[in-house]
Amino acid sequence: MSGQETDVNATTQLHPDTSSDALRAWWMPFTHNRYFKAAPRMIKSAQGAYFTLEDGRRVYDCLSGLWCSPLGHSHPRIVEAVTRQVQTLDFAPSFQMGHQPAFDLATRITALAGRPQDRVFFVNSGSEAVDTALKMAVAYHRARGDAARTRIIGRERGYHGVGIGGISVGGIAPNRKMFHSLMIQGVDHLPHTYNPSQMAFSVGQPEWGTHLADELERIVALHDASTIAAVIVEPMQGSTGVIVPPKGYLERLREICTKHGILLIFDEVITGFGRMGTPFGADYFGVQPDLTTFAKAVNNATVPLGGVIVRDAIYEAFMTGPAHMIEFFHGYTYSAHPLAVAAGLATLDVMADEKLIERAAMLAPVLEKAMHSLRGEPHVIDIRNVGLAAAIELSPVAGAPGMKAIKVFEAALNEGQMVRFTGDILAVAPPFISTVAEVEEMVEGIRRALRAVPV
Ligand code: PXG
Repeated sequence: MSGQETDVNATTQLHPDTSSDALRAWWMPFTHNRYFKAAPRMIKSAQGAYFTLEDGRRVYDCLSGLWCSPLGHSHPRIVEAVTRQVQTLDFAPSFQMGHQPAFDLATRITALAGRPQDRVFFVNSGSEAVDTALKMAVAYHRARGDAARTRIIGRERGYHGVGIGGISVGGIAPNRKMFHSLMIQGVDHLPHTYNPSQMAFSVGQPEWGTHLADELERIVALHDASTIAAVIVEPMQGSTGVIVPPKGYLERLREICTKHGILLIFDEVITGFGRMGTPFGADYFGVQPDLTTFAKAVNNATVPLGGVIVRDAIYEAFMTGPAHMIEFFHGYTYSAHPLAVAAGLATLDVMADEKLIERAAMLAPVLEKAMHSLRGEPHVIDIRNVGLAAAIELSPVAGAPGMKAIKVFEAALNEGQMVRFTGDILAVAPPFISTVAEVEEMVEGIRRALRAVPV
């Protein structure tokens, strides 16, 4: 099920040309380019829950790609659907023309979200989904004659992609500090909810921190509700290292937004399509937003795809002028790209037929128990988890933040486990197709890696 077969050709093939000249041209994203190019870690192929590296090693895909491939790699039904699509309709313009599968996928997504009356706008990435949702929020209020509502409230440590809108509402300092002059105006931020002295080693949602949602009331009082268009948060903050919302926190944000006529945007780029063991994070946490951004797992990341689920009333607010006029001046050449859509339909079919969201829910307690068994291992100062996602906070090397995580990452790779590191945090979000044994073996590999790195 998880692509266990060994790649027999792996060791006999020549290593790629990793001389510095061959690696010069690609400026890699979110990568320590010089460290990487001095000792490149190259991926050759992937099957099921495993990558094969150029040196022949087979490693378990602990983060489902970048949180995006929960069905494993090269799922035969997705491969078949995309292959068929490229032979039938490789591209279709979506401006003033349509193709049926895109409408079908939108219908399937609203059904999965339990919001069959709502609408879907397609884009190609999480970053585009976020910028699209921010535009929709501001334009919605304007369309209703409430044009002063322009402010957006984000959250510290939030990650909403790398568009200008996304970094403005985002709260990860290094992603912002080089670009201050470009940021959108009128943004404010809620405090993040991470407080290790109150919640270290919490199992699932922390008990402490609900009151932090009341900071929204303070921000509303400061700016006045009449100037605020929307609040955007990830139900679970993924990129910054699995920061789990305190119990009652998202419910309180919802109440305050509703009270003041502010739209609530859930950025579900990571939590959407099963990662919490439910279709969306909204289902897991029992709180419904007005707009939902998604990407990644919607089509198992086979072809870039993202989108925004929009409440029907928001869509309807735009449908006012003459019927022959464009209502929303926004969209991308590749919006609803046929290959991305074909991968999306196949992904949702596989998720349903193989009951993979249920499987994620079944694996979640396995991951929780195994990860928390790492408490007391070297370097570990916190462990957090929710759904089929978890993170380990490591004690930093004095004077070299991030170095500890690099060392543990490298040691884990030697153990056959390709985890994700960011700062001094390790994150895991295993493929839904994994077996219980694979999840447990992943954690044992991380344990050996932690022990292999000197304190
Ligand atoms: N919103 C959220 C909540 C995300 O997590 C984006 C928007 C941007 O998506 P695109 O498709 O534009 O990258 C993301 C992306 C990690 C990691 O290791 C997380 C993301 C991307 C790459 C790595 O945590 N999240």
